[in-house]
Amino acid sequence: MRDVIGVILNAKHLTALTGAGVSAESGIPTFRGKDGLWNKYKPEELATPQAFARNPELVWKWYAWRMDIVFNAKPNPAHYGFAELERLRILKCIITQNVDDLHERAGSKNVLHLHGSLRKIVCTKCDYSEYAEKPPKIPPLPKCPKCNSLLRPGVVWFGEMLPQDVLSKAIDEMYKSDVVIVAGTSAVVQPAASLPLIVKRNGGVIIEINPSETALSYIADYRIEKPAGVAMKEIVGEIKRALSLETP
Ligand code: BV8
Ligand code: ZN
Repeated sequence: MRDVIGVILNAKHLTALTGAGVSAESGIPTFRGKDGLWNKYKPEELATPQAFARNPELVWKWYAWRMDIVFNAKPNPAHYGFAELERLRILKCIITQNVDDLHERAGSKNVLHLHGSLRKIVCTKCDYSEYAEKPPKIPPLPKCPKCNSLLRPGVVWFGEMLPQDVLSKAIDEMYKSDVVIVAGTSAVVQPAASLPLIVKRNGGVIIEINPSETALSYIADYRIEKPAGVAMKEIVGEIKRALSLETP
């Protein structure tokens, strides 16, 4: 852990790529774990435009259920740890695959959502979009107040392009990073999982926080095999000691 602290303190541009694992300690099921969201269904059954076209009510019910879990969940020490590193001006940007807003609710300001957000509901036809305070009641299927077309969750489904502006900002951040913390992701979903390779190719350092092995473990310079909440609490504590700030 000591050399990880040194790497983080000496980083010129530190960023983080996070996945469902950082929200696991908030009680939000991950995708591919034993309690995974996909266990009952397979991704292609639900998180795809085809599934939505075929059975919008089933897909909307699944998202309304997930929105309920996420909107009632609380950020955990992993989210607070990243927010604290940003407040200490050590962490420059969080690139998240997650569609929950727990990083923001923990105080993180600079967050890029590669796969969209459950807080967004958008129109399938026009540019209308709204902020979801609470999950919609399904049925009835939610309709656009501007053009009366079907509304959909503001997330990126499999087979859909990532929002170009967000993806190019994320790639930019990776080119600027000399250190990237990859936390709570199985690094299976592309193109998100390939982003840390940019840092590696530029001679940067990858710190992986994950209790298990992932598709990126083989190129991680450091692996902290602990839950992100535990690891981030330790890291922030060590950083503050090193900066000889009093841990409140
Ligand atoms: C695209 C939003 C171009 C929706 C999501 C074959 C090969 C390569 C790629 C492909 C392929 N076939 C298809 C593709 C492309 C596909 C893809 O990558 N498929 C994968 C499954 C192989 N990608 C796409 O379709 C992307 N678009 O490529 O566009 C294009 C266009 C047209 C045609 C082709 C290509 C779009 C991908 C976006 C999909 N949307 N989410 C929703 O949420 O409903 S992805 C979804 O998975 C979430 O965003 C999630 O974040 C993401 C990744 O999962 P993880 O976050 O890693 O979560 P997971 O459960 O897997 O892992 C949790 C980890 O946490 C584990 O490692 C566990 O050990 C760890 N953990 C557990 N507890 C803790 C912990 N860690 C720390 N602390 C803990 N306490
Ligand atoms: Zn519309």
